[in-house]
Amino acid sequence: MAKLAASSFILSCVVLFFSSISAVADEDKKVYIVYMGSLSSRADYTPMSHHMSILQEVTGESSIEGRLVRSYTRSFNGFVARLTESERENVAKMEGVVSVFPNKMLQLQTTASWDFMGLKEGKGTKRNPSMESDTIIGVLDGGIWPESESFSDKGFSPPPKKWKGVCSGGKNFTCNKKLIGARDYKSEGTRDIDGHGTHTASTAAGNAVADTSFFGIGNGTVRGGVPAARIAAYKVCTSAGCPLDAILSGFDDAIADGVDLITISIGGQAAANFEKDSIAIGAFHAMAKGILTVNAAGNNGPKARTVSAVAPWILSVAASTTNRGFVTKVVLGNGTTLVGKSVNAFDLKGKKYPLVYGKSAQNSSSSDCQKYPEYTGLCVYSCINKTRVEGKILVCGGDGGVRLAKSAGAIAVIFKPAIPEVATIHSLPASGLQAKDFESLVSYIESTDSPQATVLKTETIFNQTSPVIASFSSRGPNPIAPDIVKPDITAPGVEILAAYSPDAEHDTRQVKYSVLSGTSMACPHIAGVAAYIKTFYPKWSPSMIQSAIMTTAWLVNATGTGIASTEFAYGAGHVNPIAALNPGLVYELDKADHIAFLCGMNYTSDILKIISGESVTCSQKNETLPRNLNYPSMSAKLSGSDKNYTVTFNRTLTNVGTPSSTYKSTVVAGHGSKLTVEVMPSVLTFKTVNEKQSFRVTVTGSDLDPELPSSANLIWSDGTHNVRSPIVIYAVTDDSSSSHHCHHK
Ligand SMILES: *[C@@H]1O[C@H](CO)[C@@H](O)[C@H](O)[C@H]1NC(C)=O
Ligand SMILES: *[C@@H]1O[C@H](CO)[C@@H](O)[C@H](O)[C@H]1NC(C)=O
Ligand SMILES: *[C@@H]1O[C@H](CO)[C@@H](O)[C@H](O)[C@H]1NC(C)=O
Ligand SMILES: *[C@@H]1O[C@H](CO)[C@@H](O)[C@H](O)[C@H]1NC(C)=O
Ligand SMILES: *[C@@H]1O[C@H](CO)[C@@H](O)[C@H](O)[C@H]1NC(C)=O
Ligand SMILES: *[C@@H]1O[C@H](CO)[C@@H](O)[C@H](O)[C@H]1NC(C)=O
Ligand SMILES: *[C@@H]1O[C@H](CO)[C@@H](O)[C@H](O)[C@H]1NC(C)=O
Ligand SMILES: *[C@@H]1O[C@H](CO)[C@@H](O)[C@H](O)[C@H]1NC(C)=O
Ligand SMILES: *[C@@H]1O[C@H](CO)[C@@H](O)[C@H](O)[C@H]1NC(C)=O
Ligand SMILES: *[C@@H]1O[C@H](CO)[C@@H](O)[C@H](O)[C@H]1NC(C)=O
Ligand SMILES: CC(=O)N[C@H]1CO[C@H](CO)[C@@H](O)[C@@H]1O
Repeated sequence: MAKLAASSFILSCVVLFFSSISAVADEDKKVYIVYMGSLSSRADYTPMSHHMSILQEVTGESSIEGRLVRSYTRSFNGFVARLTESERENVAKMEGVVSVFPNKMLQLQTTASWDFMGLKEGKGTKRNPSMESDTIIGVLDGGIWPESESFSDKGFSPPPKKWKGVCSGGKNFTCNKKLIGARDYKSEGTRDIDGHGTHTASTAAGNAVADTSFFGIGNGTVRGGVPAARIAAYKVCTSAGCPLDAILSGFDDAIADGVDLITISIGGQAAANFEKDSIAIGAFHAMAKGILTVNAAGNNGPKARTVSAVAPWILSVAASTTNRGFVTKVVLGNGTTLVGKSVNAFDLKGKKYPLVYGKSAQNSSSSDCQKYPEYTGLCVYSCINKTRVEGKILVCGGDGGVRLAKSAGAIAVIFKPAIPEVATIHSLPASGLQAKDFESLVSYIESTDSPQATVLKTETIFNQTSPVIASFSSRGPNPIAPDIVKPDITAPGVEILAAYSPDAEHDTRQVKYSVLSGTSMACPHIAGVAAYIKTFYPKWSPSMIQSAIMTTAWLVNATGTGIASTEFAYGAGHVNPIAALNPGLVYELDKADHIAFLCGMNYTSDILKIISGESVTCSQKNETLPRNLNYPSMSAKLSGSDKNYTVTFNRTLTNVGTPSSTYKSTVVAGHGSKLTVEVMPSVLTFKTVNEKQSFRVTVTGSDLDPELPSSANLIWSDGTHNVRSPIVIYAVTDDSSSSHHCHHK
């Protein structure tokens, strides 16, 4: 399962334009975000004065006092300003302006993630209740807790007629009109004893449950993306893992049972070739039956080529933060406060306790400690002398010490986590500090005779920079199909509160709702959005839904270095559920297109049969290049030996918006060395709905940086819809970083 397990590296990826400004607008003015794409590299360019001159021009005022709220000048170009409606229209037409959109008021409410994504609870959100009630989400996971209020069937009608599944969840497992189906594949019953499956199912389609929290933390109304939809739980994982055979059985059943959509927060350590990837195979069949599969990208980031959900017929989801974050302060004896991370509901009532650093609590009879001196500060088991830790706050240089602290009788633990940006739950008061703060804690301990501190209860903040792509979120490029960008999209996957299994072993506390992080948590958010779209467009194919989600995503700018901070971290960007309802145009794909793609990848007919389940003969003459698959993003991996290169992409758009419409193409630069993008034709005119129009994109450039892909965005706009596709060109890079994981070649 792809719940976050302690691992890895540090990276910071900061977003674009979703900031937390909540300035009050003048009566006739509103706060807008004016996005201007990437910064000009011209030496004489000063973004701030450019922003001011734009404002002066549109307002006709020489003093723009009170108008400019802030400028984005460091990582990308844009600004935030108070504008009237007509000023907004004029600013949108100005040269250099990519888009103008209203700022959002962030709500101090839980399930912060759906609010954050703009899918608000209640009247504000358009719903299609009867279709939503007919929508069935198949959750392939570790089971479900059927008694959770998130799955209560109060107010539900009987299951939709199309439902052909069963409730065979084992002993003491009852389905209802909300949780309509249950199966398991290891004769253990479908009850979730781990919490993961309950969490993901409730995020996708759980009921709205008021007054929910983790001991007061994150309190508010918890809900899924489509609270009126039905859930069918397929328990394909046990405590030992998720066997491929069980996964395939889950697909096999779910498709036949009549689910509308599959969410599967499961993945391997590395991507496997399609024919060995049971999720890819199961999902191929689902796709052929009109069922979209949404899959977690994996938690092996931020290294390149760690993404495990790689097939183009799967929607692959990265994880990012929301505006809501949990912080846990540490107050030192000298009065200094350090802001750490954790989900800490324990209350030390401000009392200070002696601090003991793992290094100075050594157990003299431990040979490991002497052998591995680097362990001593990390609080490795045998290195710790319990007598010196009891009743104190243990300070550890790594994650491992946290469990140990409890058994060694510590009051609390302060540690340096491998992933410092994610708050996790522990069985005693705990706070994880960033490296810099950890160092200052250690220096305080070393410079003081009787160092003391206390760990406060967790506070919730609603103003953190977001979305930031989580460091653990797996990155592309795609190791199997190098010309298909994966992951496809990012969604909230950090510090998500959702339903839980009371039997799961956090510690001795039993909880019905808990906070988890991982691409596992991001995946059901996208499944919820996909189901939401399907309630309005029940006939849309998986590729249409996928395209709608991808082409309407918020642009994300990731800071940081190399591949980990590019489209290979977040795909098309951050999901925008409301915009996804009205994409204007979509890139459509069907089974034949996917088969042509596989032929283009030179799969043999034997392998094609494994994947597609039918005999396929690829025509010798079939010249379908993988990159000509009609995918909502465009990418090509080049050898890197050509200084100058030219790459073409063939695409076809289907009009799902206004019958008579004209779309113009624009191209906005992204990362890396410059791409010159030519679009032929550059204007597409549609006369009817469902009409298709083809175009060809020719990308030329030179000097690809092997460390950093070159990217751009192609935007088709009719003035209302902006249909955006990332274009990513990259060179062969060193594969060695992940080769020890790769079993696929
Ligand atoms: C059924 O499971 C629930 C939840 O674990 C438990 O509370 C209840 O006692 C069980 N009932 C029986 C008859 O085993
Ligand atoms: C959560 O609890 C805090 C403290 O009791 C309260 O101020 C806040 O209004 C609550 N938030 C919600 C959304 O219920
Ligand atoms: C543990 O610490 C106590 C108190 O400082 C000390 O007396 C004892 O010798 C230590 N034991 C070991 C095994 O290090
Ligand atoms: C020291 O380590 C040994 C070996 O792991 C262990 O048996 C002993 O209990 C420890 N002593 C203390 C005081 O923690
Ligand atoms: C407390 O100690 C830390 C670490 O030595 C130091 O950085 C900080 O300035 C001190 N705070 C005060 C108020 O003296
Ligand atoms: C975020 O909000 C908290 C209190 O809600 C405040 O203390 C903090 O300064 C704010 N941070 C920023 C960056 O605005
Ligand atoms: C498939 O084989 C052809 C002919 O050998 C070759 O030109 C092409 O590059 C191969 N395609 C891929 C994706 O390996
Ligand atoms: C060849 O490619 C086209 C798409 O360009 C596809 O429609 C056709 O089915 C492919 N033929 C074979 C035999 O795979
Ligand atoms: C590459 O392109 C540049 C400008 O587009 C041109 O000046 C140069 O001669 C080209 N180099 C090669 C090797 O074709
Ligand atoms: C791509 O489009 C061009 C121009 O429309 C066309 O000539 C070419 O045959 C297309 N290629 C493929 C593989 O479909
Ligand atoms: C598209 C975009 O705005 N890219 C920027 C993201 O941030 C990096 C690092 O600050 C810039 O170099 C990019 O230009």
